[in-house]
Amino acid sequence: MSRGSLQRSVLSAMLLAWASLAMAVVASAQSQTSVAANQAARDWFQDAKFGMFIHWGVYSVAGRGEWVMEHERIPVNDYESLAPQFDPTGFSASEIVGIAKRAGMKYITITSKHHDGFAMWATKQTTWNIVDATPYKMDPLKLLADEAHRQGIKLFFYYSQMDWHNTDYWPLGNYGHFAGRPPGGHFDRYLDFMDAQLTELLTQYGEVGGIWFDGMWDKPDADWQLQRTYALIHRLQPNALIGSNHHQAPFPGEDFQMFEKDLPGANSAGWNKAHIADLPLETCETINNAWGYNTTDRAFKSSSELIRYLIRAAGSNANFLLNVGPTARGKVQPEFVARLDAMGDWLKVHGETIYGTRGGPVPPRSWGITTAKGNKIYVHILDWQDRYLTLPAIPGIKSVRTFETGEHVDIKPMPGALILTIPSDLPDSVDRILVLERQPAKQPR
Ligand code: FHN
Repeated sequence: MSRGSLQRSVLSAMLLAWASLAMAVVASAQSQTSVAANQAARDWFQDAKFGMFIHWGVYSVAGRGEWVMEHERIPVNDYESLAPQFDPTGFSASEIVGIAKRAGMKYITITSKHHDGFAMWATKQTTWNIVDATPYKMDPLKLLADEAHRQGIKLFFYYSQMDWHNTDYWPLGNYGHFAGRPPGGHFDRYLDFMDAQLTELLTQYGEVGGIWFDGMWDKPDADWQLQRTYALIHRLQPNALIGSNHHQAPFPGEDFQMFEKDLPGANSAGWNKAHIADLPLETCETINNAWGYNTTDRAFKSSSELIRYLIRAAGSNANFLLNVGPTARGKVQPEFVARLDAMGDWLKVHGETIYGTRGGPVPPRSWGITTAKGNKIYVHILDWQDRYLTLPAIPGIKSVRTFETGEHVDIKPMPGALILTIPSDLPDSVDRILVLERQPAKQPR
């Protein structure tokens, strides 16, 4: 090799090394920014504590819940006849966002697509959507996203991975066998379709709080290529949180863990067997027994029950995502609105003990729970008749007062325990709250 060509090749090798170093620096700066944005979003989520779940779709026309297609074994062709009847002219994004805000909710999670595959937005990936298949012709997710951004409430999209309509959802899992679809679709094509739909949701609706997956449990062993989908979501919106209701321990890339119809650690539903991960937590519940609009379900929980569930969720370090199932006209039932308003009234007074807190030092007990923020521990007494309440020892307590009146509360430290004397005049309302103030933590020198 001549001297000149040796110099040239050394130079180009140096340039190449420099370029790849520069690219690595840029990439790592980008990923550090993304990680920080994602962490900030997780912190925000944990502080927010209370969200509105909305199950709304073409099934609302039938008024027999979102599983009507499967439960009544309705084939796709017959089920499609619901779409021409779906004309939700009563839907008002500002009304729904207003209901959520009055209730003290900080975010909304709405079904963009449920198991029936019907898209509630102007997707270009299928005509089985509200704009192309119904007389309504408008995109409610766009209306909702714009309004949510305007009113400062975050919007999450629920997305069902299980799909009873798409012919590429093949082989079938446990459900969707009565839909009458031809056998032999291509699951890879379905995953491309899903990623294309998610790309629309994450690029055309402004800032998205997160994606709430559901339905993977239909065929948990299929190759869902989760990492590809999760990377896509985090690339498009690094601070969009990913959660999946797959009833398993969280997979890499998931930012929060959810529990359905159970507080973390409980398993009355039978499927909440996964251990509690070190991620932000959320539990979802219905006001009656239905997620999607059900005309006959009148089993409404009382507002006190719902407030107590929110408190218990906070004590379990979890958010509470409370569901409404609007009618085919797009209206939230008055029974739901009344309960949500009552929750909002309670939060207006007691929100300090819920928002921005984390589960307190005493784990959830049958008598109640604790939440904590800064130097304060809030003892929420939900079910306790006696005058004295014994807590495990909590070091460094400076004072104890009632939350509402600031009245002094007697305490008696014992070895390994702290006995609180509940003032006899403390009204036995939905929740009796005592505030324990701790000595401020010493600043490191
Ligand atoms: O099958 C769904 C159901 O319809 C609803 O969407 C709930 C909400 O958590 N998730 C599924 C059941 O696990």
